[in-house]
Amino acid sequence: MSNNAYTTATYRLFDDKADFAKKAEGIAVGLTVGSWTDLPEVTKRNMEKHLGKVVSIKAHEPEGAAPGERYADITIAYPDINFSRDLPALLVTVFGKLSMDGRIKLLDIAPSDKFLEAFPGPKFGIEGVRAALGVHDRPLLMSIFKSVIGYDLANLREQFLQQALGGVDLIKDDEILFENPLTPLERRVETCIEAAREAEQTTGQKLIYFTNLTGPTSQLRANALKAINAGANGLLFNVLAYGFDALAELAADPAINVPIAAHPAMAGAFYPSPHHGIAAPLLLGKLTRIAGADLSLFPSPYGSVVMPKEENLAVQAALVDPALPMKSAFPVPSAGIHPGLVPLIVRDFGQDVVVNAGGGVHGHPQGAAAGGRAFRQAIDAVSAGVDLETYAAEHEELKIAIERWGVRKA
Ligand code: 1AE
Repeated sequence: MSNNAYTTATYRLFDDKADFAKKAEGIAVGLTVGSWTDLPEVTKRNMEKHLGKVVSIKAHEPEGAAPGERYADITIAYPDINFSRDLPALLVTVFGKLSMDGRIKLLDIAPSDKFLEAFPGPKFGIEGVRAALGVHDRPLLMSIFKSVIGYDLANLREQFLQQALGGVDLIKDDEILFENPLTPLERRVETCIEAAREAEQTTGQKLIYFTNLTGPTSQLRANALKAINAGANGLLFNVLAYGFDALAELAADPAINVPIAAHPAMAGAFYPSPHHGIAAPLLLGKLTRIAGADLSLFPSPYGSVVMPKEENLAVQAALVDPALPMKSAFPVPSAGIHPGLVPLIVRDFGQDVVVNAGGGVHGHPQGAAAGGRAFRQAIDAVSAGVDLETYAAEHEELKIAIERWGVRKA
């Protein structure tokens, strides 16, 4: 290869008969210079720096493979000079038309150092979020607003207050809460932040409220600033609906000086198929972090919407991988989480994790504040190395949560 910077992409290509070497060459040439062998020598010399290269082909074609089982993992290097330093250009280069061309899934992208220089990444990252809260020695706890559509500010305030009184560190809007006359953005922020202050007098805890940043793309920055001026200290962002570039713009903006939590809404349209789409560790891990999310939500291996554990841990690994020259982002395994899952979450993800629950907080038989306390007790139990059942004997909220949801052992 020349002195150019290259970005590599790895694909899993399923085909019962194809010559994988030929396919790989077709991708490397087809997605860069278009054709190669028929070019005159002088043109070849000029085009060399734009030509993609096949880096490796690892074929998986076991003896007697059933139809549909034969595949190869193919890595192609793309010259950086072919695309501008933004995520749409990168994604269209490596997986534009190709994403529709047969059974092919994008497994990973290894951007060049030069490309990554354009991305500051998360402004806060794990350490920054911890510093903002003053919590350094345990997993964080996030609760999710539920029942938000059709409710007014007074109702939202009460819901917020109850969650906050339960001792949660973070509260996020439901991702389906958009601009609406009952709870307009600025009033919602003012109301919730005021409730956070009230709760702090009881709990002594700081709290970040991730308000849902919505509206047309052209209004996102203005809406983010409106929210921040109204007191917002966090933003929730439906990154896949808007695109990674929208997140990258927000995260790189010095005026948007609050942590951003990326919600995975629509991710199921991208990652679950083995044959198509973009692998979860790349989608919800690496790209989300490069684009600048401080927290990334994704389904867990245990809850109501599940992702296989190996894939899940690979998402986490991408969020904290020290090889990327930017801050780490918090992994937030979510959906159907209840206190009885906390030991598994901490076992699998360690301390630098956000335990995140909606129904598992609001569905506590004694209400949302008790729901939050049950989670905090579960986290304390795990930190103390005590099993949940033993700890619950002395902690009523946890005991009731366990009666409601049980404790999952594996
Ligand atoms: C994977 C996203 C989870 C989410 O946003 C959400 O609202 C979860 O709610 P629960 O905890 O399943 O009630």
